[in-house]
Amino acid sequence: MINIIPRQLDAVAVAIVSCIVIATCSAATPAPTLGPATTHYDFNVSVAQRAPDCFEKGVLVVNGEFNKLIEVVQGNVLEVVVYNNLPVDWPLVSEGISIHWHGFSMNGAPWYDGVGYLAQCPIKAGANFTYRFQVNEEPGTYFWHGHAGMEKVDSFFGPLIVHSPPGAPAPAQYDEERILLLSDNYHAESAPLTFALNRPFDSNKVTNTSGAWDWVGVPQSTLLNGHGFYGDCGLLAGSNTAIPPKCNVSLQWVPPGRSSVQPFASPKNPGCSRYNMTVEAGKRYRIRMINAGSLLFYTVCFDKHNVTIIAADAYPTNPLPVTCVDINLGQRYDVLLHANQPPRNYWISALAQNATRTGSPGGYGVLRYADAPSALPSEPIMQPESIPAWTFGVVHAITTLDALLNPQTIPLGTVLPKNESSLRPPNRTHVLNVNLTQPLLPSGQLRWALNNVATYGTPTCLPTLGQLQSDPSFMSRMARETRSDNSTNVDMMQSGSADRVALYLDDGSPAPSYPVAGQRFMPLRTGDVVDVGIQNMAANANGGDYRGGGVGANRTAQEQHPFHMHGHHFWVLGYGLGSFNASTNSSSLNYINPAFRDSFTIFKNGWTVIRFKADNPGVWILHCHTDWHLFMGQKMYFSTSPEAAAPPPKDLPQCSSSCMYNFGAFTPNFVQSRWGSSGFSV
Ligand SMILES: *[C@@H]1O[C@H](CO)[C@@H](O)[C@H](O)[C@H]1NC(C)=O
Ligand SMILES: *[C@@H]1O[C@H](CO)[C@@H](O)[C@H](O)[C@H]1NC(C)=O
Ligand SMILES: *[C@@H]1O[C@H](CO)[C@@H](O)[C@H](O)[C@H]1NC(C)=O
Ligand SMILES: *[C@@H]1O[C@H](CO)[C@@H](O)[C@H](O)[C@H]1NC(C)=O
Ligand SMILES: *[C@@H]1O[C@H](CO)[C@@H](O)[C@H](O)[C@H]1NC(C)=O
Ligand SMILES: *[C@@H]1O[C@H](CO)[C@@H](O)[C@H](O)[C@H]1NC(C)=O
Ligand SMILES: *[C@@H]1O[C@H](CO)[C@@H](O)[C@H](O)[C@H]1NC(C)=O
Ligand SMILES: *[C@@H]1O[C@H](CO)[C@@H](O)[C@H](O)[C@H]1NC(C)=O
Ligand SMILES: *[C@@H]1O[C@H](CO)[C@@H](O)[C@H](O)[C@H]1NC(C)=O
Ligand SMILES: *[C@@H]1O[C@H](CO)[C@@H](O)[C@H](O)[C@H]1NC(C)=O
Ligand SMILES: *[C@@H]1O[C@H](CO)[C@@H](O)[C@H](O)[C@H]1NC(C)=O
Ligand SMILES: *[C@@H]1O[C@H](CO)[C@@H](O)[C@H](O)[C@H]1NC(C)=O
Ligand SMILES: [Cu+2]
Repeated sequence: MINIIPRQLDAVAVAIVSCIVIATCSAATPAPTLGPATTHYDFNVSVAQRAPDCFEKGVLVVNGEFNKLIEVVQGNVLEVVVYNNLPVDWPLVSEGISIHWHGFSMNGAPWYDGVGYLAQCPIKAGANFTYRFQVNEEPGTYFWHGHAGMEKVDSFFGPLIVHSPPGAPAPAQYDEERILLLSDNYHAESAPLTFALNRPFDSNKVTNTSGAWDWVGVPQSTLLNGHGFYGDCGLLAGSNTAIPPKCNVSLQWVPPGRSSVQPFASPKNPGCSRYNMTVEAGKRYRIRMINAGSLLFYTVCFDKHNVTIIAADAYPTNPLPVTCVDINLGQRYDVLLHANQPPRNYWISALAQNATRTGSPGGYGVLRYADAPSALPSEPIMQPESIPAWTFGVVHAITTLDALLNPQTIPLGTVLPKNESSLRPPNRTHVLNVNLTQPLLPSGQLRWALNNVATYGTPTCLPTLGQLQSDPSFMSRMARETRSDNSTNVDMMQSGSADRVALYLDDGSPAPSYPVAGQRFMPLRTGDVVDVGIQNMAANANGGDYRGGGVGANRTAQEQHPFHMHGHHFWVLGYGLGSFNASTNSSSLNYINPAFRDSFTIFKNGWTVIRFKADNPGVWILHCHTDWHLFMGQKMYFSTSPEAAAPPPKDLPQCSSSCMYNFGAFTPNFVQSRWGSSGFSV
């Protein structure tokens, strides 16, 4: 019944479609005569009890490893066989798992991008799926993470490093490298946290069985390479003695049945220790920083050491010295650290960005010079909210490395958009303006919307790319149906009927005048160059609901959003505060050497303009990387010449015949019995 995908793809038929500079970059890069080498990983995914910050919880591990590392050389075929060995009844906000290769453009391999129900159906318990594609990506720092439901929050992520091919120059001189994977850690599993977000926000719509909306709160700790201490922000200098925390962690919820005090490592708490980054005096280190968290925008500082940014989201930047690094969700920075201070111990701190999520716990590690005693640093730790955020001056100073702008000086191994000869932005052909709002649906549910469409995650019977490919009229037909049906305010996650999927074309037609749950697409052809201007003003105020008449969510909170786009890197042309005005703000945009990235911040009360080249047939998501906002609908899709994409691999997982999540277990009573009512208003 499900498998109506017409064409089949032979296993390793992977085209080289993006342009990797070998000598000079031409439109038709010849395929290598010898087949590329294969880098193989088995990913046996299971549930384990771990206590990364001293509190035990269930997490997803790969071959028993927490935050498993993947390394691959540019040009190799990456083959990852994922076995879903989760217990069938382990609570996931999805019918299975999938893996996204964050920052990879996946040019020519859209089926392996890993977005549940968009590129593939999730891999169900007991099943396996092989991701196999050639890594035609810029050498640099990436990460992999789950992308079906909310499994990423359950620690289902790890670093993903692309090494340069032999002979390619490194972006900078250094002696050794280190990975610094940052994450925020909740004591509860993702499922109960997530389902509290799905209940009616409007108290008039709360029923006996629905329970009321509840915010997930700030995470309980911050982990550095999977290590942290709950309550670290209240540590006395030079000791393990806790003082009253300044980050309010004592107010945080602890799941019932779990100890409320497990302060230090024990045999029961493997992994509960502080991360040490060991260095040798005099050496230079390339530190690959990754923010894989779900909520917190971090400021990372190495006490007494400045660092120099050399790459942002894998692509080399002009070297930029900074005292601390502001790294938002989904972003990566490669920085150089010179171990040139007196050899002893120094704090590494990852603090929640001031004025974004105050009261959030920071995370601390130790920069330990070789031969320094294994004591903690003697300085007091930096406190949350003590470090100023980057100014716009710093944000704008992150620019593409000069050598990448000129076809004559592009280093070997650089990956360019298709048909481009340097990283200078091409002229645009299309513009998309997006307003971010936080409306209430008529159901009383609170959502995040782009131009008044909150994209729901209701599972389909076929992945959307398969639907677009096998039925060219799919999008326009569905758009027409839903435009004439303004009752399509479906209860986002509970309604599963595929024929109710609402699609809105972004073809210039006006945004719906009232908020809807649907799916927003912008159809593109290969070669289009699109400017996306996203406006983040008054998102939470009553204006978030375009129906007027005072039915909005009436929230005054306003916050930044870390957006990420799949299938492309893009030029970040500019950021600003206030309302973007094309006639006055356009001149402030950087068309010369903007950073070429895949993750960017839309600041509070501000705007950001990006430009991308649609050089990758498929369907690609643009979304907020705050996992909770993603769940609440903050996403849209670009559909680029889907008929030109490769046909689906024949072993692509199939969706359940019900096309429904298995929500059976998540009644308020079930959630309460398993996780208690504390933190959940049921
Ligand atoms: C995966 O892990 C489980 C539990 O550790 C083990 O029983 C199983 O044999 C493993 N499967 C594979 C394919 O490695
Ligand atoms: C992987 O899945 C295929 C079916 O897609 C099945 O034939 C094979 O036995 C599975 N492998 C393992 C180790 O479970
Ligand atoms: C809901 O609760 C009210 C008051 O407790 C009760 O009268 C009513 O029967 C309940 N409705 C359902 C459907 O359980
Ligand atoms: C901790 O939370 C309480 C209650 O929300 C608040 O009054 C207090 O100011 C907070 N403390 C800090 C240091 O943020
Ligand atoms: C860091 O060093 C301290 C002191 O030697 C040690 O107790 C701790 O286990 C180390 N942390 C890790 C993650 O190995
Ligand atoms: C770090 O940079 C700041 C600002 O430029 C400077 O004042 C300070 O001396 C630098 N510190 C070191 C250790 O280089
Ligand atoms: C942090 O935010 C608070 C509240 O907005 C503000 O008072 C304080 O000055 C900020 N601190 C820094 C270092 O920017
Ligand atoms: C891009 O736009 C500029 C300014 O409008 C124009 O001078 C230039 O010729 C354009 N380039 C291309 C390739 O169309
Ligand atoms: C965004 O909001 C502004 C101000 O309310 C409005 O003028 C504009 O038309 C909106 N844009 C879109 C694309 O809906
Ligand atoms: C639905 O559309 C009709 C006709 O355009 C309009 O009269 C009605 O008010 C709309 N309903 C809602 C809930 O907006
Ligand atoms: C929002 O405020 C308006 C005007 O004060 C009020 O009429 C409306 O009921 C409020 N909506 C909610 C969901 O609280
Ligand atoms: C690249 O150039 C070829 C040949 O001119 C053209 O067919 C193709 O559409 C171009 N692709 C992109 C992404 O610009
Ligand atoms: Cu967001």
